[in-house]
Parts: sequence; structure tokens; C-alpha cells
Amino acid sequence: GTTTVVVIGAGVAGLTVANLLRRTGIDCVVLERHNRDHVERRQRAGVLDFAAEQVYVRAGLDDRLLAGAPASGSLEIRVDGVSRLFDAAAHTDGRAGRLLPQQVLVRRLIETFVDSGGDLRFDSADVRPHDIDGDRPYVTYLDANGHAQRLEADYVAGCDGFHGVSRSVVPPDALTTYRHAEDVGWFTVLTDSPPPKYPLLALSRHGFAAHFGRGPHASRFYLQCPPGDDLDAWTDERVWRQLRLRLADDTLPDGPVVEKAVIDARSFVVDPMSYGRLFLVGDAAHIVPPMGGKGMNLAIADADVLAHALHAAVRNGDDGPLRAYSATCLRRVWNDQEYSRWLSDMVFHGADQSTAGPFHWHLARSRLDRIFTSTNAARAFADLMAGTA
Ligand code: RFL
Repeated sequence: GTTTVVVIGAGVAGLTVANLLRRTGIDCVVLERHNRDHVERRQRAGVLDFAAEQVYVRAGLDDRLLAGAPASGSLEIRVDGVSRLFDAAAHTDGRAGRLLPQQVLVRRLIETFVDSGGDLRFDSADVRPHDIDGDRPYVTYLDANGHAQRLEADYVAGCDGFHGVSRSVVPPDALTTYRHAEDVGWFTVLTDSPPPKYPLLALSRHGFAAHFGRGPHASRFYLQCPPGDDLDAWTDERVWRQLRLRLADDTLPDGPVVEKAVIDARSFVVDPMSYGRLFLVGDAAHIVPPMGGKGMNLAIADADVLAHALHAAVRNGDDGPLRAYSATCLRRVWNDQEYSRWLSDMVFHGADQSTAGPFHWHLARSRLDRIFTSTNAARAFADLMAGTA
């Protein structure tokens, strides 16, 4: 078969590219290795920042995708048991994000794409792009029945996440990769228990913990732990005990623990985010530490840049925006990398006297105090939370 754009991966990045292309009548086929049920159940991010929300508003997709998602404009910061509420929206002229669990957004993106006649092929195995440095790339894969297929296209969008195949077909010497590892680990739990009133970051001598809502009856928690910590040591009982201690909240309601993971909080960037007619989008091109809440939002921002650039190339014969794709995205990527890195380092070192010592513990308290005492510091922080336009 033939199409204009093959999109590899039906995560937030791929589905956003596909929906935006469809809005302007550009043909595309989305190839996803998993089945629909699996993709719709993956629970990860929870906040759409203001910049990402505007991508869907500009495309006229906000009614379908964002219906019922409450505004998220505040952040609770609890230091040694003392809480303060940071009103980010008030410091950015109302640029609040939305509480929208990633799997709800994914479900709605799939529905919107399929309802508009979009071609989305789940259970596609062994997907592989070929001839991406030529004029006529093609993608081979095994369809849901195990039959070998070949799709020719003008462009390939590699939206297949960090472990995807797209980045691996680029000759290694054509990409520079930047990596940074943290000296602390992240233990994360997903629970069926009430969400906090506001997203909550808590620093104390017991270690860092964060509590975020994931819909009306679900929560995601993060707890600082030693790198490569043993998952089995985190019994449910220990999870709740540590959370109550670190959040300084004896009355924190518990509930069933649905998922536990020790995550590898790496930072990663490839430059450029393209090679020939292949364009890397979202986690395929970069990973940011989760604390800033930017991973999903960067994926949406990249997708928007790519969809507009493809439109200019396909409809107007103007390759300029495609040639600028990587540089355009990388400006925002490095900006959010810096923000996420800074926030992670600060909360970790500010909570744990054993890793960085009491000096950093005081630095973190000073930095957090400043956003409540200086309007300029508050605006700078709130601006990063809202996302780069
Ligand atoms: P995804 O979502 O990983 O989607 C990639 C898709 O590609 C498919 N795929 C393939 N398909 C065909 N052939 C292949 N060879 C393929 N290989 C892979 C996969 O099945 C999948 O459907 O990447 P995308 O679209 O770039 O989106 C990125 C976001 O998912 C990611 O950045 C965020 O989830 C990161 N993240 C968070 N981001 C936030 O903005 N705020 C958060 O609070 C937040 N919390 C999180 C997170 C990531 C987490 N994980 C993954 C560790 C919490 C967690 C636990």
C-alpha cells in the first residue's frame, strides 16, 4: 500500500500527529505493536500543561479531547510538615493546565481518529522503516494475522517511545546523544485511593514524596529511594507507612496498590531529531525526569510542530518548516530538560541529608521559600509549569 505519512506508535505523540494530519486531510497510517486495550490502559502522566492544551484548542479538538477535565492551576508544597499553596495560574495570567490522565487522553485520541475514518492498525509486529534517507521510504511489518506487509510513504513519523525501533534505524554517527543519570532512584505507586486536593510535593528529613491525582479515585505517588532499589522490599504496608511519614499526614487514606515500579529516571536527548525523511517525536527523541511533569507535554508539542511542518511540505511544497523541525523542538526540549532536572535535584537533595548533606537541604528550602516571597521568582516558576509556547 501507499500513504503520505506512516506514523509508528499510537502513544500520545503518534495519535496527536495522526489527528492533526487528519484535520487537514493529509493521509496517514498509524502502526502500533500492542492491541487497543493495552494501549488504552497504560497509566502514566496526569497533567496537560497550558501549552499542550492550546495545541488541541488551536486544532478545534478541545471539545472532544478535554471535556470535563478540570483546570489544574495550583501546587501544594509541604516542607517539614508545613504546607503552602502555590497559585501558578495567578502568576501566569490564568495559564492553567488541566488534570487529564494520560490514558483518558489516549482513549479519546484513538476514538477521535477512528471516528473520522483514520487508519490505525493495532497488533502490528516487527515494524521497520527502510530507505529513510531516500525519496521514497517504506515501512515493513507483520499485520495482526501475521502476514508480511509493506507501506510506501513520503514521510515516516517515529513516535514509538524510548524503546522503539525508529531511532535504531538511524546510523549512529548521524545522531549525537546526551545522557544524564540521577544519583537517586524513584519508586512510584499507583493506587485506588483518593487524589490530593492539589498536586503535592513534600520535603522532609524522611525523604522526598509526591502525591498526584489520576482521576476521581486514583493516585500516583513518587518516593525517593536508593538507585536500583529492590521492588520486593516495598510491601504495601511499608508504602503507606512511608507515605504518611514523608507527607506528614497521619490521616492519608489508603487503598489497593494497583502498580509498583522502581523507575529509571534518566535524562536523554538526541540531536537532531530527524534523519532524511524520518522524524522522531516525543519519548523516541528525549526523556525528561518525571517530576517536572513534562514528558507527555513535550510529546504533544513535538507532534504539533511536525504536523504543521508536514502540512507546509505536502500542501504548499515548502520544506522549510520540516528542515527546522529538530531545531524548533530542541529549544523547548532543553528548556524543559533544565526545568525538570533542576526540580528533581532540588527536591531530592533538599529532602535527603545523606546524599547531599545539610548544605543542599538549606538551599532547597531557600529556593522554595523564594517563590512565596518574590513575585518575580513565582512568575518564572509558574511560567515553566505552564509550558513554553
Ligand atoms: P509512548 O507513550 O511510550 O508511546 C509509544 C507508542 O509506540 C508503541 N511502540 C511501537 N509501535 C510499533 N512498533 C514498535 N517497534 C513500537 N515500539 C513502541 C508503544 O506500544 C506505544 O504505544 O511515547 P510518546 O507517545 O512519545 O509519549 C510520551 C509519554 O508517554 C511520556 O513522556 C510520559 O508518559 C512520561 N511521564 C509523564 N509525563 C508527564 O508529562 N507527566 C507525568 O506526570 C508523567 N508521569 C511518565 C509518568 C512516564 C512514566 N513511565 C513510563 C515510567 C509516569 C510514569 C510511570
